[in-house]
Amino acid sequence: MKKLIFATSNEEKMKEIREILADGDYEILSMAQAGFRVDVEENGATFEENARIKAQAVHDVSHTLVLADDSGLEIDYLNKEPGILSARYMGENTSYQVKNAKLLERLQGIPMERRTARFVCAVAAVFEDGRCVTVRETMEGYIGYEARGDNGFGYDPIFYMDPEGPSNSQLSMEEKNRLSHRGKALKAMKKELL
Ligand code: ITT
Repeated sequence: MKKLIFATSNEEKMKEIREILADGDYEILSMAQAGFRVDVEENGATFEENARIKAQAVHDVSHTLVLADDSGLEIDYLNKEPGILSARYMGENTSYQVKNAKLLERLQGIPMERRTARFVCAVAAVFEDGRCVTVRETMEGYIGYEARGDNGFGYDPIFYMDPEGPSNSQLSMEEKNRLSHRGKALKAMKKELL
């Protein structure tokens, strides 16, 4: 079985990635499993650039097939904040309970039709020969009036595909992966790997 390294240090992402890519022909290694610890400065201007920067940095030391995910939440009313700065919003070490509460506060009094948002996921692959491809997918939805649910991670408790339906944190991992930005982007990437 062929191996690929997935260049993320986000354990929650990694769980989803493993499940989404489980039916492929690849053995998926985290950076730790592959024995690499690479600190990357995500200084790109887009999700695609940052995904490529992460994958390239690990490829430069491993010379193997490396994938990376750069993702985030765009809230239209907040001019697409937090966007590519989603992980760094209010500081990297601030809990998501606090970050989510802040975003709900910033949307206080805003009606549902103006609370549109999307998760974006760019996945980059750098192949053994140095060739790079990126794909991008989104999950469209709304920022609800309150946080709900315990599954998932990050901004999932405040994101609702359907304002009347469950939040992302109320979906099982299987349901989320079927609908999500990451699920769709990795599915598109599987085709690129063939
Ligand atoms: P790596 O760079 O090591 O992969 P990271 O957490 O720093 O890990 P990103 O730079 O791509 O990853 O930041 C993505 C942030 O966007 C993530 O930390 C979450 O806050 C948010 N996010 C992305 N996908 C999400 C999802 O499926 N559900 C909830 N929040 C998500």
